[in-house]
Amino acid sequence: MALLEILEYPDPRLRTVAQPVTTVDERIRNIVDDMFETMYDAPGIGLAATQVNVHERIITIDVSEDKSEPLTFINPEITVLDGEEETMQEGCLSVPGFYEDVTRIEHCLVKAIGRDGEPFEMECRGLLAVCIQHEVDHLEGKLMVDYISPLKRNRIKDKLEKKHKQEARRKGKK
Ligand code: QAP
Ligand code: CO
Repeated sequence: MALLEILEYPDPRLRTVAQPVTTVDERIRNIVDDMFETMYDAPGIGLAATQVNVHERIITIDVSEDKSEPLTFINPEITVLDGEEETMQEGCLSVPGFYEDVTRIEHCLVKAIGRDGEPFEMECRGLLAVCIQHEVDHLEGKLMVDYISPLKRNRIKDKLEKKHKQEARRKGKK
């Protein structure tokens, strides 16, 4: 297992549309395991393969309090999206340090393939429903910051670019 590097906004690679997985084999299971390790280490509740520069349709989620409910979604499809609108403060491992209000639908039905290669369907509500929509967005190259005002988005972009320059300078000095 390995910790993977998480791409940060405004990295253009986060805009890549991910390709469907054709077979759930050892290679895919390895990516899934590394994604869980990276997500739990962060710590985060959801991660899309796009965020670790793997452009295949894979999502890991665990919204439990004690990291006891790992969920793997391969080739996820949201088949039903209904229910009330809900505004939640969302974070994103690719937009570290920023939390913004995003309005989404709080109930959905998701079809996907599990880590075991078996197709399944899951009904999702609340935080899980919001998280799955956030992660499926990543697979389409879409980010949480796309839902906020251009002014806020630019402010976040400037701050993260500054941080990345500082990190690059620090690395160069070592
Ligand atoms: C997506 O996000 C999500 O800024 C998952 O410094 C989040 O796990 C969907 C994280 C909230 C719905 C609601 C963010 C960790 C983790 C940060 C995450 C940070 C450290 C974000
Ligand atoms: Co995210």
